[in-house]
Amino acid sequence: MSQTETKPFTSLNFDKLIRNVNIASMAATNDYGMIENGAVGITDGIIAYVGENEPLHDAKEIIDAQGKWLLPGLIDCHTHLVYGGNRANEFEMRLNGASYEDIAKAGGGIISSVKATREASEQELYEAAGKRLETLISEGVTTVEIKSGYGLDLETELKMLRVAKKLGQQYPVRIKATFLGAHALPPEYKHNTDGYIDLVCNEMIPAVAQEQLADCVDVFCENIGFTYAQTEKVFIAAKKHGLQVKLHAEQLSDQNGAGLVADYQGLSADHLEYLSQASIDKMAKQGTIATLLPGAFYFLRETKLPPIQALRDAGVPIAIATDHNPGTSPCLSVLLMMNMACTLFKMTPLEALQGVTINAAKALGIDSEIGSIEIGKQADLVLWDIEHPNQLSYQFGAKPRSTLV
Ligand code: DI6
Ligand code: FE
Repeated sequence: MSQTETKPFTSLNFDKLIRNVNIASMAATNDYGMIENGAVGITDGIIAYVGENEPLHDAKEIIDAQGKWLLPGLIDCHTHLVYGGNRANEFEMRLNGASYEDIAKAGGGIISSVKATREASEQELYEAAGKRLETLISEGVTTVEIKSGYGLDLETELKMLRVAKKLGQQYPVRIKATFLGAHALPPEYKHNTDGYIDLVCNEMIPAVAQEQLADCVDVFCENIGFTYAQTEKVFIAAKKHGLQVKLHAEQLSDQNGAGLVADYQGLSADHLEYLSQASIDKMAKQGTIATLLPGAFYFLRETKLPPIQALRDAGVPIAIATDHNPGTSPCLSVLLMMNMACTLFKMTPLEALQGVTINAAKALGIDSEIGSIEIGKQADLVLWDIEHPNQLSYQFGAKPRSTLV
């Protein structure tokens, strides 16, 4: 019998029924939420049944999963997927001994990506980002967060966010857009950081909110980025315009940024190599998600690990993401991030999978809709040709076959 067959309507029917399937629902806290030899019924794109393999249920379309594993669609909750050009030349310069200063003097760094993004058309940015998105989708990713932040002027920041919106309309993937105008200081505001923060707060955020181009606002809070006080100004403006907040926090130093996210009921604090216990306690109290980015840690050859055990002890949920960006994490593999979360950060395979499913959904504020296989959630589902879910973080450089169902 073919994998997919059309059968007449009967009672208890669904639009789609996936049968003979092993399910890792990710609906539990301390295990995979497994149902072996089960079935999932879908009606109008929503999960209507999760349980034993019952031949009684029928459907317009029946998929015989033949014992494969069904998992929630993977979620990449932190990317800078839209940008012009790339920075491979910097990578080569650095490995030939150039310093960051040499690279900056040669016009490299974030500002070189800003220049290329400003010069690129919306269509060129869309086509380049579309290819990157196809790579993520090929690994079972069904939701991607995309930040602006390579425009650093109103016109280009809006251009980037319009590209993100169009990607969500044209590809089989859910896009959550984040405004990151406070990513770096543009050349035209050199020595006038507060002036730029005023532009972000008083012109960019209102325009982004008006056009409904982003759900959330992010800032690069760092000694080479924006200060705690400047970050707070941006958070106040975001909240004033009904937008949520998250933060690039404690990547290179402790700026108490993660605590600020918690103070503003933010969704997540991201990077966190230099995260303090005081901020962890605030995050635990507020339910702020810790998003770890092993790709940037690896690519920059960082040595200070995020405080994983302290996060576990405090019960702070941990998400994992690629942080895809041209400068510090030019990676397009959520599966590799899962392996790095285990090999570099000593997270368990279960934690790594939670990090790119239910906890990543929490980091985007949409865990009521996706992130686990539960009745009432969106049927973002992927079938994997694996023997066990732990295989997804165990392998690296491999690409187990997956099918969007
Ligand atoms: N942290 C990072 O590692 C990236 N942005 C940020 O806030 C760097 C982005 C780039 O180098 O293009
Ligand atoms: Fe980032």
